[in-house]
Amino acid sequence: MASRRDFIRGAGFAVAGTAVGRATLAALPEAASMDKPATQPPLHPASGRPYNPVVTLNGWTLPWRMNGGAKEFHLVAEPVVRELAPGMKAHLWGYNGQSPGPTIEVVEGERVRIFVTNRLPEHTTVHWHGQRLPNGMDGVGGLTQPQIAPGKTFVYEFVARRAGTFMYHPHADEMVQMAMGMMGLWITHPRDPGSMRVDRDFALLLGSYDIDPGSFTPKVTTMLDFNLFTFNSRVFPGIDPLVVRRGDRVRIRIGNLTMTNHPIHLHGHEFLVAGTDGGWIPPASRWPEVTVDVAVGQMRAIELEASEPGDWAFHCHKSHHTMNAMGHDVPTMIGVDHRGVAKQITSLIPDYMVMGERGMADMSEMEMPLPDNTLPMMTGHGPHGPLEMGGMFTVMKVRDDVKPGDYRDPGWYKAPPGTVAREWTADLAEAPRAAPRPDPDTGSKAIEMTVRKPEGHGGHH
Ligand SMILES: [Cu+2]
Repeated sequence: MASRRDFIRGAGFAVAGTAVGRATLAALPEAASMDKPATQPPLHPASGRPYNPVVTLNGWTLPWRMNGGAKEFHLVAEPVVRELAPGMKAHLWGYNGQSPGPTIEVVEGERVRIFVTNRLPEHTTVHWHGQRLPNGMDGVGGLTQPQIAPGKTFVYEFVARRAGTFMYHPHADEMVQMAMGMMGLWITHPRDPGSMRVDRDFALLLGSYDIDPGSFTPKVTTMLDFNLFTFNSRVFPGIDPLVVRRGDRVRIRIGNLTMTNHPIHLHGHEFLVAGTDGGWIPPASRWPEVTVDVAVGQMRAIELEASEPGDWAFHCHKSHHTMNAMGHDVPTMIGVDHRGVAKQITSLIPDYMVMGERGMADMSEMEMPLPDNTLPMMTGHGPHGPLEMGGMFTVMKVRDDVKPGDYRDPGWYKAPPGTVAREWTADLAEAPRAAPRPDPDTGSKAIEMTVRKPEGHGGHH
């Protein structure tokens, strides 16, 4: 045994654990890389056991090779440049060219061998979050294996014993490496490809970053006050829609590797919570929701029949999480008349802009000057105007005219005539309103606001 391990070391591999087969002596499988931010088509298996692949939103599935009955993957931990949305690139750490890393898809009962090459400037490991596996394959640096030094390749090997949705991430300098974007999804499909079948099976990881406006690299010591909230390291409007055909059975798998919980909300449909980190929930025990809270380190799978045509918002319900950077440290200015102040400041800072006097909706209409590589905090345009969103927000597009297998973006929903909320123009009786009450401390009655458009920013009322 000792001589075989020495031989493997001599061939350039370090070995984690002991259950490593002879096939590791062959050359490593190719390390595929991805540089496109668009959602890649599902990877239908050409080898290994059959399964129905997932769609990784704005991501992809790692190709593999079969070697002596084992499925072999090659992950490369490395610095990457990720476009968070058009107009902003982040300098992150990830796997195989992207953050998050590629989705790994295997079938229950398959033997899996994963080579991990470390191209980071510091050591790392990979922990296979949620899996049943030999202890020495669990990837906890110092506890179950030595760290993978820069330039080294380790190999992990185990049988995927339980079907479900899992995640992978480092268990080495975790605070830094996860703040930099090192994470990925792992799907173990059921042994019987006919069971639990759905038409569309989406997968996404929730992420969060703290990147100062105008900069590229996340601040890695931030504990709670992140300013960018992502689906698969993308923010709205850079997140692809979930395109489905009306009547499709839809599954959405959501994993959370951020530092807070995210109540994920779907409009227009109720869904069943069908899976947790612990596995699939028996059908009789599933429960209906329209918002599923995904706590830190958790995973949830929801299922629904997409029966209602339209463009349905799908987003985190924490309102700061559907906003991009700059929206978090702005004082509340509702009801404040800044006319005099603005004039004084403008003489010192010519670009100064009054913000938020009537609320913040104006901000998505303004052509606000931004530092380079910075996204507007509220952005995106729909068929009826500005969406005023960012962060963890996208749209599930349910259509009759999506052809089976062709899930290209069909554009905006064209609502049937008479089914859109509209201004009421007939018989407009004066609506009652709350009587102004004096401030109990000062006796002042001046608590109503005057609606006044900030000057020079092109109001159209
Ligand atoms: Cu959230």
